[in-house]
Amino acid sequence: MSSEKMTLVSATAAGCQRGPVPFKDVAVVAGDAHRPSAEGDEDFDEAIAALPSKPPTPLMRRMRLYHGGWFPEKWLPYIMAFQRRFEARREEGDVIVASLPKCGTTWLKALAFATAARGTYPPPPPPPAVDVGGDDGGDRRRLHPLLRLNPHDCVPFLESIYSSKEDEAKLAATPSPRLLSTHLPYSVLPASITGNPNCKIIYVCRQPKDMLISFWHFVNRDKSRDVPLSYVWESVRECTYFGSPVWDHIIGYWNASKARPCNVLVLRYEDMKRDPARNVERIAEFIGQPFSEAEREAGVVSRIVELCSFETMKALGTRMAGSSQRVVSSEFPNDSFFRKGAIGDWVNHVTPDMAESLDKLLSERFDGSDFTFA
Ligand code: PAP
Repeated sequence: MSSEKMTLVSATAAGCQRGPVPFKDVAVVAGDAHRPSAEGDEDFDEAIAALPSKPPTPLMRRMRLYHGGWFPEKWLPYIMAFQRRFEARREEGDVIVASLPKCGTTWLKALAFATAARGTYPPPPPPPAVDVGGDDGGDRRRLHPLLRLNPHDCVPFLESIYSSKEDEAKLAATPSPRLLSTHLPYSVLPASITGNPNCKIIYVCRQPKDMLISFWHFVNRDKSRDVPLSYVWESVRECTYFGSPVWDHIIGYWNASKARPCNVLVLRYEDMKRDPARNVERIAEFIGQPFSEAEREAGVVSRIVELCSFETMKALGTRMAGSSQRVVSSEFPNDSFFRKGAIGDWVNHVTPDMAESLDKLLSERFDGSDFTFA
């Protein structure tokens, strides 16, 4: 364990300012209050080396079978650390955005942050000022956080946090309510989340065909890679998309939402596209901050929708393209999270046979569940 001691600057000290605050804005300085736990340096290598593995492919590096799902080997130490060390706040609870990759995570992070933080950061009137340039730190700080930060900077991935001691200290220092996120399946989440009546999970899912096309474009943004679509398409059948099989991921959260409706809310990307305002209302109600009639009349809901719209976010992401996001141990440019934002783009990329075979597999796997896509 590092002997360095951490505490928080007063402006963002836990308990001094009400959250959510953008995770990136939380700062730690030397002190003794928020040091990572004594378990901070476990070595998971031995446990990981003992897990069954799949050799690297053009799509994925080596994967390991863990809790019934294939995870990238590189991510496992951080996933294990998250499972072992994360403590959801018992009384205040935490709000966790959960998803499979490429299902609308970035968008949901923006909507949840803008909704939960609207007291401290009122959404700006449209059109939101997408020009985030300029050197005046004071003025920039007065901007709504989503006008100067990627949604991933506001709502961090828990898996990523455990790849950095500094981020782990920031997590402890973040004021409640904390807004956090994960791509992990429900079954792998620590009991301090799933067994905590004060923790809320907002899950977003998406038609798998669009999810896969989105992922394919995402991996091939790196011009040194040219991953054939077939590898991405087959990852669903081979259960290597991310962790547990895609159907188990969705059904896991779906069943939890039925068993614990006050704690788990399932949203669908397509439904959010068709009626974003209704979904913003659902988020607000679910986290215990429903909109008042006065807020509705003042246009707060529509301002949040506008601020987080694909067009606004893409323009902002393009402005921030020079800086990057760390997702676990990899860096991605800020604009890589905003591509097309459409429903049904898969028709432009796959043959009818590919679509039919995936549909058939999924309908078999979802058989017996009452879950339906939007
Ligand atoms: P992540 O898992 O890496 O965080 P995620 O945000 O879940 O990615 O998914 C990215 C998809 O959401 C992209 O879809 P596409 O490739 O089909 O275009 C991205 O464009 C889309 N997306 C991002 N922001 C928004 C938004 N504000 N509204 C609608 N779609 C969005």
